[in-house]
Amino acid sequence: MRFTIVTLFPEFFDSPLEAGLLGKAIMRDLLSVVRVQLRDFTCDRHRTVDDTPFGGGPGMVMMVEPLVTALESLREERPDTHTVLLTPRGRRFSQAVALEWVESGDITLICGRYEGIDERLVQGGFVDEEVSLGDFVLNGGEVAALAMIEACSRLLPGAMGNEESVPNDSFYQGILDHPHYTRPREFRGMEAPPVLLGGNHAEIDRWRRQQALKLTRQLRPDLLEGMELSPADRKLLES
Ligand code: 6GU
Repeated sequence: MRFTIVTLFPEFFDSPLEAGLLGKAIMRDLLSVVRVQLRDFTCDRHRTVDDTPFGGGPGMVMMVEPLVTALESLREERPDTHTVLLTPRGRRFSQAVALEWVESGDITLICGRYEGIDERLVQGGFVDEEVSLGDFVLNGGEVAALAMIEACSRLLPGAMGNEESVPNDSFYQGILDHPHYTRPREFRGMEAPPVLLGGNHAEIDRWRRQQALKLTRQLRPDLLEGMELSPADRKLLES
């Protein structure tokens, strides 16, 4: 899978792209992340990427021209890349979006900065979609880009230490992960559930599925609302 990040701060990504499993996925060529400095696509001596807003008001607006020049240059190399503008007003990122992107295989992420971006970037059809990390405002898209890249990297075959852990991840099947326990068996009067120590794997699977469903109902009932539970799951939740 390949990501191209268009940003004013390519160095922001230096250490996160080297660390941990994400760094390993890149080293093993399962994932490539190319950073593009937006200023390289300016034509003036000062490498200007922003200007004051028409109509007045505080802050600066990112100019459309350097962005379009960058995107058109990237499109020449990769005509099929899926181009995403990172902005708090976009479609909410989720595990489902991560799966879509992994499937598509080639994603360009544009990191907005400053107070906003000239609307003509979207109006002119230069981006395929707008995506947000959630309902809060960041200084720019860089932190969001990193979160999204990491979420996608976990879904790449061979990128995780333990492949089986991914299908159990929270949200993978639309519900939360089951609770986990390890040594000690008893901690300050709290026992680990005996079923986990009994060695009956069918029983353990059933218990985990039940706990995952119960936790989801308790902590994130909204996730269950749009879901068609199997008769077996419904029975587990009721018991
Ligand atoms: Cl993608 N960008 C910015 N600037 N703020 C955000 C965001 C993105 N997602 C949530 N807040």
